[in-house]
Amino acid sequence: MSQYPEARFIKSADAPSQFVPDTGAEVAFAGRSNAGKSSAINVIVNRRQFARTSKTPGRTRLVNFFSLDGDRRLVDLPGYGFAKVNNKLRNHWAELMADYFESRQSLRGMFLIVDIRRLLTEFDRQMLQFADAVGLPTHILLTKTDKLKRGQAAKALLELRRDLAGAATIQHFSALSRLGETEARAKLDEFLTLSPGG
Ligand SMILES: Nc1nc2c(ncn2[C@@H]2O[C@H](COP(=O)(O)OP(=O)(O)OP(=O)(O)O)[C@@H](O)[C@H]2O)c(=O)[nH]1
Ligand SMILES: [Mg+2]
Repeated sequence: MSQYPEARFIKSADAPSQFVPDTGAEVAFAGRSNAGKSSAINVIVNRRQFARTSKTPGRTRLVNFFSLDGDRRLVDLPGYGFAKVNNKLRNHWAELMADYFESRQSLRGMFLIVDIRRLLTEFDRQMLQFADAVGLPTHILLTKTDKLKRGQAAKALLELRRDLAGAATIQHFSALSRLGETEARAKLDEFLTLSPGG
C-alpha cells in the first residue's frame, strides 16, 4: 500500500498565476531532463504512472503539483538541459523556475535527481548553489543505480559526497529495483515537517 494513500494530482502550471495556493509545505523535485524525477516520485508514493514518465527527454514541461495529504505537496519540476528545446522555451523555463523558487513560502526542501552515470552537470551545480544561497535544504537521489556495478556505484557516491562537502545529503536510488525508497521517504517526511526557513 502507498505510504501516502491520499496522494493525488492537483494541477499543472505554466505560469506563476497558476501555482496552487502557497500554504502548508511542499518539496520540489528538480534535475536534468530524463534523470528520473517522475519515476522517483512514483516509487516514493508507490503508484505507477502517478507522475508521467517517458523515454523522451523533456516529458514534464509544466510545474506539476501533487497533494500527499492535508497541506503537504510534491512538485514535479520540468527538467533542464533538454537539447531540443528552442531558446524561447528555454527562457520560459528559466523564468518559470526563478518565479517558483523565489516566491514559494511553502517550499521546505529540494530533491535533486542525478543520474549516477552522468554525475553533476553544470546546471545541477547552479541549482545547488542557488538552494544554498536561499537556505533551502537539498537531498540528492543518485538514481539509475541499477545501471552500474555495485563497486562503481559505491565509488560514485563517495566521490560525489566528497565533492559536495556537506552542501547536500545524498543517497543511492533506483526506480527499477526500488533501492533507497525507505531512505528517500524518510528524508521527504523530514523536509515536510521542517518549519519555514529550516
Ligand atoms: N534503469 C532505470 N531507469 C530509470 C530509472 N529512473 C528512471 N528511469 C528511466 O529513465 C527515463 C526517464 O525517466 P523520467 O522519470 O520520465 O525522467 P524525468 O526526469 O521525469 O524526465 P523529464 O520529465 O523529461 O524531465 C524513463 O525511460 C525511465 O523508465 C532507474 O532508476 N533505473
Ligand atoms: Mg518528468
